[in-house]
Amino acid sequence: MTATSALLVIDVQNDFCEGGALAVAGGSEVIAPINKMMESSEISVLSQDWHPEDHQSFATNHQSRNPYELVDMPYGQQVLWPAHCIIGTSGADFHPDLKTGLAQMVVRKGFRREIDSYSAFFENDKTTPTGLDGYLKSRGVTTVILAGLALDFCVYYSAIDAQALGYKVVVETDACRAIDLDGSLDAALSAMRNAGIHVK
Ligand code: VGL
Ligand code: ZN
Repeated sequence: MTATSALLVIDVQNDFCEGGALAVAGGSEVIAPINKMMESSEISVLSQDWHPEDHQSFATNHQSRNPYELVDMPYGQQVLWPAHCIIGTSGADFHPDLKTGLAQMVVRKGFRREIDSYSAFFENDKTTPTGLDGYLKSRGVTTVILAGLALDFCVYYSAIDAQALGYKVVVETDACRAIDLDGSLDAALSAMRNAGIHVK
């Protein structure tokens, strides 16, 4: 099989765009460049953050905890977030300007109450797979190009996992925006570069 690249579009959902429950500054600015990239990409996959109402990554589901505090979970430290991307709500929908019809596959993640999933490949325990690796490998994909939200969380974790799974990885930072929590953006950029990921 010849080398094939796939565009992986991370979490371009209403709750991560302006006015959303976990709005990323400039979030909707990623849409135009992503639509353009999807138009010229043979394979495009969308990820969709997809949480039940009682998800344990929500601060509201922990007693006397505020958003952006850290808690210990059985799988390690977890940031507590404002409730977001709740299954079946408009906040969980893709942004209406995203040309979702150009993608062949949607991978949902974070649907188990007790575990978060930043990466589109593995949940935060780093072992529970989403099935995306099998999909990409069975389509002959060897290079993964990443764009979307948020650069320092779901894009970052997906990029690191893709690299560990043996893909060549490119992150299109112009088509990403970050949350930037306590230096998380700089940390993510250096970790990706140190891992050998091409951060454009
Ligand atoms: C994300 C925090 C919580 C993301 C998802 O898409 O980067 N961040 N859930
Ligand atoms: Zn989430």
